Amino acid sequence: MNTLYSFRRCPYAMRARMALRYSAVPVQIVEVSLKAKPADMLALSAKGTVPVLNADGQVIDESLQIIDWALAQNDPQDWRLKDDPAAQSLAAALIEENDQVFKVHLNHYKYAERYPQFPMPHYRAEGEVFLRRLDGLLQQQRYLLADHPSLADIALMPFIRQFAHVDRDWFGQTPYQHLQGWLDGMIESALFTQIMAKQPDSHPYG
Ligand SMILES: N[C@@H](CCC(=O)N[C@@H](CS)C(=O)NCC(=O)O)C(=O)O
Repeated sequence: MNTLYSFRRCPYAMRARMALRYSAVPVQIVEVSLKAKPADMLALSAKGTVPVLNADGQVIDESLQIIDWALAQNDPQDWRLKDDPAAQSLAAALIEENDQVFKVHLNHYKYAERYPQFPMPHYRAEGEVFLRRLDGLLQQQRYLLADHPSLADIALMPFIRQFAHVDRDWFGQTPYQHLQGWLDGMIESALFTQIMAKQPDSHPYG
């Protein structure tokens, strides 16, 4: 049995849930409270971040590794771009920039009042550099690295969505129309809709 400890609104957990659902591996999703993490999750992974996958005893507690594991089980639409090493390198570089650089700008922008060294538009402009780059890629093809989704689209989308949702009016008036279309399509996709559906509350009295 596979279990994923997850938090619905966590972007790292979102990308793991998308990859697991796409791979069609059966997984029980356990929605955790980040303020009261379950003891069985902490016993598997002491660092206390979600997502954590328990794949039949193998514990994976990094979202990118969970994606790799899922795609190794089943990758029907070639999210790994397995015959295109150049695209694979670009995917790795985009994910690295997202996780190490853009994510920092996103946090500063979203919580600008906590970082009074600079006014909010400064942080937004720092993040915008990445948006511009992605829009450039999407001018060439429908998804970031091909005409079909790849793991780069899945890994980045929850973070771009968060950035866009800090101020939807601002995002809507930017010149990044390809990125806007890409994000709308990803948000409206069956895959994303399914992984964001609220699970029925498990009720202690059955
Ligand atoms: N590098 C980790 C990051 C995961 C992460 O930071 N998750 C956040 C929630 S979005 C978390 O669990 N934070 C711990 C907490 O809030 O207590 C991954 O990719 O899985």
